[in-house]
Order: sequence, then structure tokens, then C-alpha cells
Amino acid sequence: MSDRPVAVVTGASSGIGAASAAALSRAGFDVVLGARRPDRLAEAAAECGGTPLPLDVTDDASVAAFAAQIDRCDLLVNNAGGAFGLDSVAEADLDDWQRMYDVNVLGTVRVTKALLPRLIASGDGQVITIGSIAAREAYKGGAGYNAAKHAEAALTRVLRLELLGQPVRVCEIDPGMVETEFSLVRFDGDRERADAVYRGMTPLTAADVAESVAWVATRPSHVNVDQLLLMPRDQAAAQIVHRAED
Ligand code: 8X3
Repeated sequence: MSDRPVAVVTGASSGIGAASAAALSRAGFDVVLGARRPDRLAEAAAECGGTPLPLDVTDDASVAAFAAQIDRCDLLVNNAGGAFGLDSVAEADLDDWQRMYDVNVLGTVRVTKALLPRLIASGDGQVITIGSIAAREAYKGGAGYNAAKHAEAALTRVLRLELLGQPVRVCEIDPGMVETEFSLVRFDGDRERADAVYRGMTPLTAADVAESVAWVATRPSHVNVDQLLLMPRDQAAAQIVHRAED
């Protein structure tokens, strides 16, 4: 049994989650990677020497089984989440809204609640929740995702207040445009529509966000980075983006 601190990363099979697992491993953590897709998860875990565990954050039994296998947790990275659709309020698909609330909000509270006793018991715990610029500003077509990410930010900020006096730091990292599977998932596999999101501009990479995760995680334990908003130079607000002429 190593005495390296243990980081648990949700949604760790790809994108920001997988990159964060790798960055945290390089920063000296033993990493537990949780996600639904077993093949992708095993690959991501092999790449960083971490431990893959199946996890569906929207399922009580799955989270309970996941948490039961984790003896020690010094850092929890709540990364599992995502957007479904870009419909106007008038055209809102309530199933998409429900899915977004389930994964971003209830998923985050479910895993946080399950691991909080371990985080406190570590004597120097930390929760880093990957939010979004969608938690900071509303944008057209974003309502369902805006609502979910605002709610997730609220729970993260409340957690910070409620843990005051306990040895657990709480941070919210809010990325703007990051080129991952995010847009492909949002547009239900429509590659052309997903690619158009990043046309003519340079988005952040998952590794860029992961570096911030590792930086936050490795500040001295008396330093709490409360909130971090991270955007590419080509983006000044959710829908204010500089694009090179074609
Ligand atoms: C992803 C960024 O701009 O689609 O969280 O909300 S955005």
C-alpha cells in the first residue's frame, strides 16, 4: 500500500477527466478513475497507472458500490457531466433537461456525499468540481445546461461554506471552450455540428484544464482556490468568440 495521496476522478474515461487523472498521477497522486465505458476507462487508467472502477454517477447503487471500494480519498475531482442539446426554451426537450440535471447536479452531490467522510478523515481533503462558463453566464440555447451548471456551482459554493472549519478545501474550475467529446455528445454525434463549434479558433485542450486541476490540487493545504474561470484567448464570453476568416 503506497502512502501517496489518493485522487478520485469521475468521468475519467476521456477528455478533461482522463487528462486530469494523468496530470494528478504525475503530480504524485494514486488515482482512482471512475466512468461508465469500461474499455475507454481501462485505457485511460492504463495510461496513467491508475485504478479503473465502474461508475455511473446517476445511479445510487453504482455510486455506493464505487465508494465501498475506496478506502482512502484525499482529493475528489467531480468531472462527470455534460450538455445535451442546444434548444431554445420554447423548444426545450425536458428529457434532455432531466438528463443534464441528473448527471451534472445529482451526480455531483451523490459522489461528493458518498466520499465526504473519507475526505474529512484524510485530514487534508479537497474537492474540485469541474463546472463551466455556463455556470457563470446564460447564453442562447444554453438554458438546460446553464440551469444545471448554475445548480452545480451553487452546491459547490454551499459545500465550501458548510465545510469551513473542516480540513477539506473546495474549488470550482469553470472552463470555457475545450475541444473534447463535449460538443459531439451535445449534438448527439453530429460531427459536422460539433466541429463547427471550434471553427477558426483555438480552444483549450483537456490537458490545459488538467494542468489547472493539478495546480489547484498541489497548492499548500492552507490555500483554497475557490473559483477559477478558464477560457481560450479566442473566447471572451460564452458566445463571444474570435474566429479567423475562412
Ligand atoms: C462547456 C462550455 O460554452 O458550451 O461547458 O457552455 S459551453
